[in-house]
Amino acid sequence: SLRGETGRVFDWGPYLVSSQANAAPVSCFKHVPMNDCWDQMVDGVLVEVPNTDLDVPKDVKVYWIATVLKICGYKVLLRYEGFGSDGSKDFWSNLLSEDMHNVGWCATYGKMLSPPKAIKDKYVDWKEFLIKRLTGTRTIPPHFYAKSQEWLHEHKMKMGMQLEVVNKMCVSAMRLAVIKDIIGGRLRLNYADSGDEIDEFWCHMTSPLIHPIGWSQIIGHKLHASHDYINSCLSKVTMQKYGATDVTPDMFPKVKDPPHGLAFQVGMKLEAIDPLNLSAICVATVTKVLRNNYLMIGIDGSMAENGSDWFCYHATSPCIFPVGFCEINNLNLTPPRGIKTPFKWFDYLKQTRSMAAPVKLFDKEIPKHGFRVGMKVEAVDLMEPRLICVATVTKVVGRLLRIHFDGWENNYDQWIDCQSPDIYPVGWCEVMRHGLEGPRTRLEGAPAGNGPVNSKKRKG
Ligand code: MLZ
Repeated sequence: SLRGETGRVFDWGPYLVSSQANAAPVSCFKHVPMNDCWDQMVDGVLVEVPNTDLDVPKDVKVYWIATVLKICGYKVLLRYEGFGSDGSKDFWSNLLSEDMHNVGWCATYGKMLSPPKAIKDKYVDWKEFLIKRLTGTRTIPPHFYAKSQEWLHEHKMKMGMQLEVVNKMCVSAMRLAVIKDIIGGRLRLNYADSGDEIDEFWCHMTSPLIHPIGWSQIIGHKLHASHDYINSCLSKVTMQKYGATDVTPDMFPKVKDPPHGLAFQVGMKLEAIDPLNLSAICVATVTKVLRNNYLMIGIDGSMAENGSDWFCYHATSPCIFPVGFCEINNLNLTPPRGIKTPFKWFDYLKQTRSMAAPVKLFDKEIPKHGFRVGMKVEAVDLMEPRLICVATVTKVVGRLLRIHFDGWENNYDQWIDCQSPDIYPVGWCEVMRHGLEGPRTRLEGAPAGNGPVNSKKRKG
């Protein structure tokens, strides 16, 4: 259902108008349907849509041509042809709805094309009007809706399959989980061997938090699983004999190679997005080097004695930065707890007798992403990842985006990479029939969370 936690259905149309905001274009999101043909979607494109302004019996469907006045993600503001500059009947729709067709569709499929009753008498010869009006205009590709549906099934992960996922209660370890549902590429997972109670987690199919069967043992990552599972992996991984319900390495995007083949070493200092509080970039340490260029990172000053809050980042992760990154980009660096401010890296390295991870170890690629400050998106609240919320890009730092949840305090903000699969274009939830949390309004309280990892600082 499209309802959010509060039971309400959020409507982007009026909100976009009143906030006068832009939406990030669909072409910014590589993990959503139709992103590759979005360049063709420009203001002025014509479409055939149901004509709702006619007195016809309910079961008769009549269509009319409309102009796209404004594109906000998948959402479009439309005006029926013939209204000229009269905007009184403008309406919002979704380009990926089943009712959205290219011009010519009615003719091809023998559907009735008839003008709205408000303007019926404006022209005597509608045919002539349309011919004049349509020459030289653009429309959407044919079978647009069907193509977007096909795209949605083009993945190898299926319901019932098993994979390894970060343990949300202890982020330094992985656990086994089963895919219970897939919505638009988002997985609803149930942790396996969690007794009777259902222990759920949500993430995208391409999330760095999930891995194929056997991954933890290949990499040398901590794993909370039964002996049976651990033993079964060994033969699977070594013989490359996976079961039909196993999520396998070929189902994941390729991981990059680190630059120069150089490697991080235990004890090196760096700056990292705090996995338990995504609004903060913190002073951090490489606590362990795993195989295949994976690292365990600890946040200085708040590390648990037993390492239970160490977190695995790949050496090429866009969420780790060299010492000095925040200063250069004029961002707040969260110093280790207990350090008297102002924090100075130079002094801290001396005090802790440690070395900054060399700049050349970090991946410096900045993709051309197209995100700009002020753009609206639909973003996963990664502390409660079943929720997708109305949000705004409030900072762009190279490839890094700061996502603010509309109506919430800034300590709910999240730093995320521009290629993160946890942000979606405006209108995505509507297409996928996924709930969407509207901006928080002053009066409502919020239900308690059960995050990926308990949110450390944002409780509110
Ligand atoms: N119980 C949570 C709900 C937060 C949801 C916010 N999403 C942007 C809290 O109040 O912390």
